[in-house]
Amino acid sequence: STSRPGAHGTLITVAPTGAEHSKADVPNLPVTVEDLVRTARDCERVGAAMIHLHVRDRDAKPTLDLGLLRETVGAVRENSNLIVQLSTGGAVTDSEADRLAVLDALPDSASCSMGTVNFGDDVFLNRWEFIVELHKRMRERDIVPEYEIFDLGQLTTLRRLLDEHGLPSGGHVHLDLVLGVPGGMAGDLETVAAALRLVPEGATFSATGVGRSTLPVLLASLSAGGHLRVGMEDTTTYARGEKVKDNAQLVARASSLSRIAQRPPIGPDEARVLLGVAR
Ligand code: KMH
Ligand code: ZN
Repeated sequence: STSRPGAHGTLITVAPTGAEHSKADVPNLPVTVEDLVRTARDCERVGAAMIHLHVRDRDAKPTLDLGLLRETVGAVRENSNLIVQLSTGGAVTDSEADRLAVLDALPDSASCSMGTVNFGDDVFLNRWEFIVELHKRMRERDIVPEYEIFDLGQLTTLRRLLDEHGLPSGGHVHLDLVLGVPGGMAGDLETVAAALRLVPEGATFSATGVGRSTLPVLLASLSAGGHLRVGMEDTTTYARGEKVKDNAQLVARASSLSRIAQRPPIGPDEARVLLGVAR
């Protein structure tokens, strides 16, 4: 099992943008293809191995425009060695059809959310049939899923998915615990520990805590032998009263803490082997 502390280095994923923050509220949020390329380079330099991408249109609004997704995947691949993961979560307003079409941009990896959850004042809808469709289409296209877990019951859904529909492309299961979403599981040590009991045998996991749960979740995941996701999608405050400067600042902090924990960051090529990404 990969959940033993010290068993391996740390895979650091950066989620630089998301679909929730507005450019007006967070002026340094990377939103253009150029911004994302620079972010990828800067974050790779300080220890990221994978990038979880959402894209924005000319007005910095979240979009699932396929042309822009393809352009972004191409540009990030050309300018960095990071594993490129596209979000199929999109924004809470995106249709199932548009979210499935994201896979036509052929990223190395894509997120696959494992259930419906209240998301602040909104609902992030993920019906069972939709989850199955995402899982199957990713396998057909050789895209490695990252199963996104917002609540404990979604780990039960993941186990059902693997039982009924088999392993994903690459044969390895990797999931990401997203804690601290208002409406999802709480971002604390006890909840990370509860989630660990439900992680499928042989799977690897990362964890991220939204907002002020960032550091408690990061430290809990490192202690548990887990991997890390950080970035401005999840956190825009670096410390009390101090805004995040850029995504690389969050990656650099995660790298330092990983090194201190004797779980140094792994590079993109090592991460490809870990996750079963072919490229
Ligand atoms: N933007 C959220 C509604 C994902 O990227 O797969 C969903 C989300 C999950 O961010
Ligand atoms: Zn996302």
